[in-house]
Amino acid sequence: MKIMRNSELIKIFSEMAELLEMKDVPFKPRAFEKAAHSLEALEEDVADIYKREGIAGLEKIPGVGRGIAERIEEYVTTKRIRDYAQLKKEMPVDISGLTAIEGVGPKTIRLLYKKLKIKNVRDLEKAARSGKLKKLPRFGEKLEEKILKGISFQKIHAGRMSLGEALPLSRSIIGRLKKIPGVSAVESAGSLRRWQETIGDLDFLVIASEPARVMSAFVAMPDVMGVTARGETKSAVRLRSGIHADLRVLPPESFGSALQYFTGSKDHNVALRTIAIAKKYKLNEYGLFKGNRRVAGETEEGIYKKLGLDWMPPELRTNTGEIEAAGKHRLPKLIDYDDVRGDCQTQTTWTDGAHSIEEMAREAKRLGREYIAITDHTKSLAMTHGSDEAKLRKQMAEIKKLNKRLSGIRIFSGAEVNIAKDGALDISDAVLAELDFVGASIHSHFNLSTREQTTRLIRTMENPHVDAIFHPTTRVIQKRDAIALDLDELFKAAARTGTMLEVNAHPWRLDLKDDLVRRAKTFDVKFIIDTDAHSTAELSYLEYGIAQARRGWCAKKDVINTLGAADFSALLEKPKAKRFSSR
Ligand code: DGT
Ligand code: CA
Ligand code: CA
Ligand code: ZN
Repeated sequence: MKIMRNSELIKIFSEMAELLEMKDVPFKPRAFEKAAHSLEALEEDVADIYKREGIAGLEKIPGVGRGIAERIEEYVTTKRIRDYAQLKKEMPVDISGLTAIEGVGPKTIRLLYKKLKIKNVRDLEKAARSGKLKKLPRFGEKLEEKILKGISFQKIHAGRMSLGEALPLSRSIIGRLKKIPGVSAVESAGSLRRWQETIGDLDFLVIASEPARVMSAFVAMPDVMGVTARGETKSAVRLRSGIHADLRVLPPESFGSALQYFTGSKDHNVALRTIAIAKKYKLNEYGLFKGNRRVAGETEEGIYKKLGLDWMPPELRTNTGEIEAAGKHRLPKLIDYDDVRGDCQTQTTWTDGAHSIEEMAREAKRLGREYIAITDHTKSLAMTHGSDEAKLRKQMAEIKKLNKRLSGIRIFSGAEVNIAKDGALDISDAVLAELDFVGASIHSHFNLSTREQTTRLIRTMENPHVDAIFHPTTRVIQKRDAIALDLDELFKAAARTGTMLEVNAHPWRLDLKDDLVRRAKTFDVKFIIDTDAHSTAELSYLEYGIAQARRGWCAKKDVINTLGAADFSALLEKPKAKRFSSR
């Protein structure tokens, strides 16, 4: 469970970072951002730490200095932070709502408030529609259009929660439900069980000897804002985060069929029911029936088996060929959640990350990884203080020292090299050749034509030192569309040059996404799955990327960082074009 008080402080500190950024205050925004990041990773309530050890205890939290500790103390003891209240008074705007719109950052928010008194997305839309935005300094027609597009993008996706928020929430609710006496099984079904990238609502299924007890406990959870339905075996609630959750209590003999039914997808279920009917069965959430006799229902396996199908992982249930494959006993053997052994994209305090190389490496080790590549940004991404050649060499020396000192984790030197408009890189080939692992990625010029964008990435892939393209389509879920690309041509070039494509596991990105992974695979493209972590907490994101690869029908052999550290390193020693040819 994300601890309540911590999550309130995370929000306050991130907002303070943005508010101070708007006022051009130097250094301080970074300190608040860092504090917010480290509270995210904290597993204990700050109030408990404060009660036990006072302000000195707070200062022991990584990323929390004296100033931040004092503000935490103030919040714990008075429920408010005075300088936050003051900042909000000067700038009473909905920061998280506005920054969620693509193209709107802290500086823009300040300008919008100063010039047009814009406080929220609704004000912003009105101003854009009436043509007031384009008259502002540095704005113009194009930015106004971009903002309107961003707002409509938001509306289309409104009401759905990112998997990255929904999964921890679901897990904490499952933990709570399991503790209720008489409960013997709890599962999360629906889109969450299929690891879909956004979630409409949560669906819980429970076996319990006393359903009434489960109902009262469910509607009384501290996260519950409102109860929309309450019955003997079924309830629905609205949670604080805005998402709805359904819960059903089932008898054991129907648990498998309910799990199957409520996992979906709807398209998968419709196809399955057609098969059932053809075989003279009736299939619903209570079981598989021949006449009035239940022939299966206790387990999912039982249902699929009676229909002549192999059981299939929920990630595959989209009715895009999995049912046919299951009927021919030709389902792919998917990569497992514990198959990935190293994380190949991480950022540190050397650029825009919140933690040092050593902190990141230690956390990666704690999570069971065998290796981690440090891939800080490069110089043309100026706002991250990106590395130039000299800084990269200095970092390589530091990594060498750390590798001698640390055991049980190997650190590879690397970079996330920024790709210019024409596909060129901002680091010399000589230095790229010295790095263990080089990723390259696009962070600008998102609006080029398909032709230009495809040529741009292929030129980058032709560089013999570029091992992988990071977040290849640069989409941001619910925020920014993928760039225009001739994907087939891109995938062909990736396979030909031996350039790996990343499945970025960050729940904002998930890039390449499931269906593109599946298509790339037909061209024999090889993948790596990375977290793109900018803090130790984000190193745990790997599972989201693995889920995406599974939804793209990937086997272990398709994903190169399933190799151990020695094999991975040996592979990188080979010339790119020869790495995968014998496979
Ligand atoms: P969501 O909540 O929008 O992210 O997506 P789901 O897939 O979780 O959808 P939800 O919560 O409406 O329903 C859960 C599952 O129940 C769904 O995946 C399939 C099943 N289901 C719901 N409605 C129908 C239906 O009308 N027909 C069939 N065959 N299955 C349904
Ligand atoms: Ca659902
Ligand atoms: Ca539902
Ligand atoms: Zn990055």
